[in-house]
Amino acid sequence: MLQVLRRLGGPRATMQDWPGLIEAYRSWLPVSAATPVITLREGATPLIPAPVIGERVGRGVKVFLKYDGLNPTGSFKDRGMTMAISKAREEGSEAVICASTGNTSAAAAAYARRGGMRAFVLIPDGYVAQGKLAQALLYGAEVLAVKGNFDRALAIVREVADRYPVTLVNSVNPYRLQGQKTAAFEVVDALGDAPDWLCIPVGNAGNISAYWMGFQEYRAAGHSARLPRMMGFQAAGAAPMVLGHPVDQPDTIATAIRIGNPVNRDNALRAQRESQGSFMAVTDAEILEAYKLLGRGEGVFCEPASAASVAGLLKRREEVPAGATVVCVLTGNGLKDPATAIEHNDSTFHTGLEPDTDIVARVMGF
Ligand code: AN7
Repeated sequence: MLQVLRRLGGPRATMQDWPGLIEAYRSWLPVSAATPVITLREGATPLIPAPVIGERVGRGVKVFLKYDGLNPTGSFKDRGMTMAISKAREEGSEAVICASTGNTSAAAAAYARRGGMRAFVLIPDGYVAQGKLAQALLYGAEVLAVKGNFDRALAIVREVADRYPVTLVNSVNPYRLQGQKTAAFEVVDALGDAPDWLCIPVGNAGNISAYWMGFQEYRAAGHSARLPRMMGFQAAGAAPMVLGHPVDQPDTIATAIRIGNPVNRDNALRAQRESQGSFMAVTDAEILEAYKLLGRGEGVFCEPASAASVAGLLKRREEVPAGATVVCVLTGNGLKDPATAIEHNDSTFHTGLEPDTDIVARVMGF
């Protein structure tokens, strides 16, 4: 990222000068001088070494975490939303709409308000993690909770956007994937080449499609020598890409990827085919194991859906070539979903202690 920045800002530029991903990758994106750039300085997220997970995989495999939970609203959705909202503004739109399992709604709300637009968000009633709902409300979205799952909500917002003057900012909006592809650029910029494997959670299948686009474009321009295998992981109760057909009643603890009918199915299948990648399901138990390992083992707090990438890598560890480089995408911040962390952890939590030094010391085991 610093190289990118210094190309733009000269040799003295520091990360403090990071302008957001549209300015950083302007020549790769469908923007012009007429595009009002609506940014919260998203992107430039860290690629964190994960030695404990690497050890579990074994055979000298190097594992990195692309921690996109450090974006301004806490998920990778900011990458797509800075583009979608800037283009909506350019086109004179005054309102945007999306369906969301939570993160898209938070990002849409933040960027739309920053761009002076109304944000309507439809969420599946009762299935959005608390932090995400808090964000959408605080950023000033108009939140509509519908009695139905994400897929139903998406069908409704598509019809609403067809009939009324509101811009759809789900990942059927092509600008979303354009913004999201910059994460692949950053991975290559950080590693000096593409990884051997890219492990990624899959819900509506937009992000895996965007990464593949980014890796291909960067290689075509000579920025990398190779392409990764795209390894997509879905929750077992919401695994249409694995089963090969939509799932009517998707169900998983990873509510972000509780999606039964992915709109980017065809793009994701192409990514899989062209990269010799694959889709696989991981159970909620495997997701929670990976989630806890990331926290306790690596000091990295992601949301459950994001941990599917690591759960998948661990499940397929024997297939990773010795010495390979693997990037697991951590799509969202753990703080999005505090309830799951409080319910599922292996820590000790002593409550109701008298405020007494000896008592505290005894509980500590001294
Ligand atoms: C943390 O916010 O679909 O396969 O409405 O929040 O590109 O859909 C979120 C998806 C992975 C899956 N990890 O990405 C929404 C929504 C997290 C997510 C995904 C989502 P896609």
